[in-house]
Parts: sequence; structure tokens; C-alpha cells
Amino acid sequence: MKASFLWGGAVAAHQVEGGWRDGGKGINVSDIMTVGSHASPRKITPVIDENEFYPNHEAIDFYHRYKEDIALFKEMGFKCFRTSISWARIFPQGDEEQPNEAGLRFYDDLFDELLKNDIQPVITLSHFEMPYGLVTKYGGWRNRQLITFFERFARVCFERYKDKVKYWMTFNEINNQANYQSDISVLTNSGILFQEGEDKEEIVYQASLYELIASAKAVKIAHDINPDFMVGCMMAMTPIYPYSCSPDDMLKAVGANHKRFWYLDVHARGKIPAYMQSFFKRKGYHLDITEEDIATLKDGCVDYIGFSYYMSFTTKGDGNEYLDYNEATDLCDNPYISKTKWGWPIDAKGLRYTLNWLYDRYQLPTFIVENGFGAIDVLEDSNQVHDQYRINYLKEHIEQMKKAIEIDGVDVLGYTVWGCIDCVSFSTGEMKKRYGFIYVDKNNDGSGTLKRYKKDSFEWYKQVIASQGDKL
Ligand code: BGP
Repeated sequence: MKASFLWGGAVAAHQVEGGWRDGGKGINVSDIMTVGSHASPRKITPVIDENEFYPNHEAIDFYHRYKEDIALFKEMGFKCFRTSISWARIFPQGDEEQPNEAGLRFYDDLFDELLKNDIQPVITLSHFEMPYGLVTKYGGWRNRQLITFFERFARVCFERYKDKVKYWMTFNEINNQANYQSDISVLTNSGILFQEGEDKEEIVYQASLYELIASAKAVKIAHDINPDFMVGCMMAMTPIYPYSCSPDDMLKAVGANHKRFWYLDVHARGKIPAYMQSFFKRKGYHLDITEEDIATLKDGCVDYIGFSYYMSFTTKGDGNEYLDYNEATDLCDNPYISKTKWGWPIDAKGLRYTLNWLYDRYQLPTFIVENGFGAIDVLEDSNQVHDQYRINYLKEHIEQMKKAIEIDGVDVLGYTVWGCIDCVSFSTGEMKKRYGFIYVDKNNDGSGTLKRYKKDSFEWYKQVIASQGDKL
């Protein structure tokens, strides 16, 4: 492992910060999502409802406690810390001409604190959030004007933090919206609330194209401001395996992967792949994309591939000659792997497969910016948390990452464990789906002291970093 390897942890602003109206912050899309569970989805309430509980409003109060948390990250030996900038702290409604100084100052202070502790900030511009004003006034990313607002936001951040942040990402898991049956994925990726009877698929593809154009513009602006910046994309990299080696299953997996990974092809290669052009034509979609946009995409290719890895999926052939794929209906169980309590398949070797797949395809550095194990942890009376299951999961994944680096020669910039401190679950809004090395005393209903406790995995990860991944 290279000495410069970036070991660390990852979170996102809306899942940890709280302080939802502090420092002039506007309401963002995660603020209108209630708590849910594995069995009952989070609700989206267009108006804040006093009778509902919104877990992101306080989250784990990182906004006020980040110094204490960074001291713990430092103790573990973090080389980097991935978080995001809450767009609504900088532009409360999203369409202002001038940024909100108090919001900018918060991130100045946060980044200074990290740097003081020798921890590099790794920053996502839009991690599942955007000002809610852009939803109510413009309809979110279905509207081309969003490109201008995002450009403004990106430019302000790049200018302001040009000497503090080197590693950036534009949109978190931009490909999640391809699963447009999930209202929360579409809202958080694109700020879209569907109307009755709309063609969801066409709307999501249009929004995706606008985001890809905005991302390419941001990459260009970033490099103009500081040529040393490394700007990446961020994919939910869930490889989709064929159920068997039957040619039908193999082909179905090709089609399924296309639908998830075309985003990456655009980010990394700067053009819309032929298979998607042919799909758009067959569907008869009238997508708004100009010659100028096509040139923009070409000009704004990313410097590295950031991705999250939690699991792999599996699909079976069904005779559809277009290899169409619907994530809600076309997945099947993989008999070789188990699942977490939330139904997420556990497949450590899939990480090695993924790293090879990405590096073969793009020859760009990769960055594992999320990997982790969501579980129900128990805080014992002695204030200890024995989370050997988490250690096992991370150990197996790090082993596979090392094989990809040392045996297969994949270029990996770093590894940040998702939810290094317990935070609000994105998909369910729960606190009890915990990922952290640090336990936060906060419950699903919002009760708890917010006190932090080290879990067993805390000391374990400390030794992993100190030994550069040798002591697992
Ligand atoms: C990724 C997101 C994160 C995060 C993680 C775990 O999709 O980028 O924001 O939350 O998944 O998911 P969850 O919190 O739903 O368990």
C-alpha cells in the first residue's frame, strides 16, 4: 500500500449535521423526509408537518460537535474525511445571486479543524440534497435552469476552499435515480416530485442529462480555478451479475449494467454511449440536449472514479431482446451470498471484481468513498459496543481491496468507511441502522443524550490504518 493511501471515513452533511435552520440555512429536500423503517418507507411531506418526526433536522448534531468528533477521527489515524457541503447552507433557496456568508464560514471552520488534525477533507458538492426552494419554484432537475444554479454553487465552493480541499465529487450516487420507482431516490438525486400520470422514466433521464452537463461544467470550472484539484464522480457501484453462465443470463446482465453505469460512461468518457442513444431513440424520448451540451460533456471528464460499494445484485435472462431492465422486478437472489438484516447482499469479492471492472474500463484512479455494514448495535451497561460482525465485514472487504491493488494492479486512491460515526440512515431515516466506529446515543424517535462512545471496531480500525492494512 502506498504511504499516500487515504484511509478514512465518510458521512454526508444532511445525515450528521442537524442545525437545520442554523446560520441562515434554508430547507433542503432531506428536511421534508420523515423517519421510516425497513418495512415502511420514509414519507415525503411537501410541508413540514408538526405531527411527524424528521430525523435529519437534528441528526447527530455534528454542526455543533464536529470538534469532538474530529478529535476521535484523529485518534483513529484518519488521513481523510469525506463529507458534503449542504447546498442550502450556501444558497438557502438555491437561486440567490449571492451566497450566505454564515454557511460558508461553517465549512471554513470545519475544514480548518480537519487540516489542523492532518486530515484531508474529501468533499461532495451534492450528496442527496438540494435547497427545497429549487423544487417548489423550478421543479428540481427537470428544469434546465438548475444547471446555472449548480454552477454558481460549485464555483463559490471551489473559489472559497481552493487552498483547503483537493478532492471533490460532484453528485453522490447519481445513478440511484435510474431506479425511478423509488420516490426518495428521485427526490434526493434530482429534487423531483412526480405529478399523476407523468412518464417518470423520461423525466428522470432528462434530469440525469442536466446533472451530467452540470457536473461537466463544474469539473471545468474547478480545473480553471486550481489545476491541482482532483474532481471525481460518485457512483453507487453495485455490479449486476448474471444468475448463470447461460447466454441469456449473460446478456441480460449486460443490459442491466448499462442502465446503471451509463452515468459513469458519460462522466469518464465525455459522451453519451451508443447503447443509451439507441435506447432514447427507441423510446421516442424528446430529450433536450444541444450541440453545446455535447461539447461541454467532452470538456468536463472527471479525474477519478469515486464509488460506494455495499453489495452486488444478480439478474436472470427473460427473453427481452432489448435487454431492458427494471430494478424493482428483475433481481433475484444469489445462492452463494448472504444478506444483512436490511436485505443487502454481502459480497466482499464483489469489491475486487468492481475495482477491476472500473479500472479496466476507464484506466482512471478509483476511490472507494463508501463501504460499510449497517447493523443494530447494543450499548452495554459498561458503555461498550461489541461489533465483531462489523469488523468481520470490513476486514473481508479490505482484504479484497488489497488483492485488487497488490495482485491486479488497480490504482486506488483511498478507502473511506461509510458512517464512520453513527448517523441517520438515508434509506430508512432510522438511527438504529448503525455503521459507525463511534456509537452515538440517539434513538429512532429522536431521544438520547447524543453522547459518543467508542465501539470495539474503533481500536480495530486504528490498528488497520497504523499498519497500512496489514493488521486486519
Ligand atoms: C449510500 C448513500 C449514503 C448512505 C449509505 C448507506 O447509498 O450514499 O448516504 O446512507 O448508502 O445507506 P443507508 O443509510 O440507507 O443504510
